[in-house]
Amino acid sequence: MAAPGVLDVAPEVAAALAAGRPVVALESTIVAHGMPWPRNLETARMLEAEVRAGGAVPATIAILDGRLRVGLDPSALERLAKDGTVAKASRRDIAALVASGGSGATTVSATMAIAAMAGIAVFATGGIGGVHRGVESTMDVSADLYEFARTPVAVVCAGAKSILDIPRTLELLESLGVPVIGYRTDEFPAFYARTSGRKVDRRCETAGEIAALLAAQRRLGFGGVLVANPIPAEHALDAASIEATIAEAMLEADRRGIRGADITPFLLARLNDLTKGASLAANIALVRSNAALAAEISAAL
Ligand code: PSU
Ligand code: MN
Repeated sequence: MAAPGVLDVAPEVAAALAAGRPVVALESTIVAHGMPWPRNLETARMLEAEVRAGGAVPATIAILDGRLRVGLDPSALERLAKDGTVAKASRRDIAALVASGGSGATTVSATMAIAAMAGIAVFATGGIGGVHRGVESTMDVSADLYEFARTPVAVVCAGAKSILDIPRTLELLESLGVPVIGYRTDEFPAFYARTSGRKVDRRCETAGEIAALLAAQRRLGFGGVLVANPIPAEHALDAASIEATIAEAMLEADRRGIRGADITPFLLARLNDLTKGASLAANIALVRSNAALAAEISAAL
């Protein structure tokens, strides 16, 4: 196990890993910065329960008081959900938090990095970061994409929101050598909607097929795999209407000068207000479905 001395793996997670039983990593930025209190804590607990129902052990990842924590007890989870001051931490923030004894909610990139240190191969989340619209002027490309190139973890997500530039996100994933798998779909899903008009690189029908691809990727010493699982149809939002709402929220972010790491949390909160909670309900439904699929992949691995 890498990172001795800074990595704290919860006993239940360590026991499962040692016995080769399925484990699914979960991120904490979605808890601290992706959803409002108290739905964030309810969702975090529900996701852990969903992973357990699928026969795997959940390992929610965060950085607390300078320690890389893999598997959180209920009080640590509550602290992350309640404490509005915990930093959003991507890969580049990990060392500074370790050095200073600080705390951070981990994004997809940081969660993948820490999961890999602990020996966890499968991770479930809602949406990944990507190439932002307007990248020509901002250069805003999430560290998540580069993490896939270097870290052999499968991330189950519902695609990317249209706050991102989906075609450019897919182009960069191709350049970085990242397999983009569609679970029972030919199209890359757009988070709230099941389709984006863009093709995935490969379609898989079963968790077993995905596990086989991930195992091959790991044998080859390659990086991560993106597994795109469309939002369950009964929870999908109308594509045109959510698109218009996203455009409105993005204009507002622009007017208020919000950029960089603050943009995704701002847009998620505004969308929740503008849709009167419908975007949050969809978000919760899709992460739940991703947690269930991740448990299945982990069991098949
Ligand atoms: N997309 C969501 N909810 C989230 C995020 C993305 O629907 O909470 C979070 C994830 O943690 C992701 C991060 O890794 O935002 C990407 O942030 P940035 O674009 O600043 O890299
Ligand atoms: Mn960014």
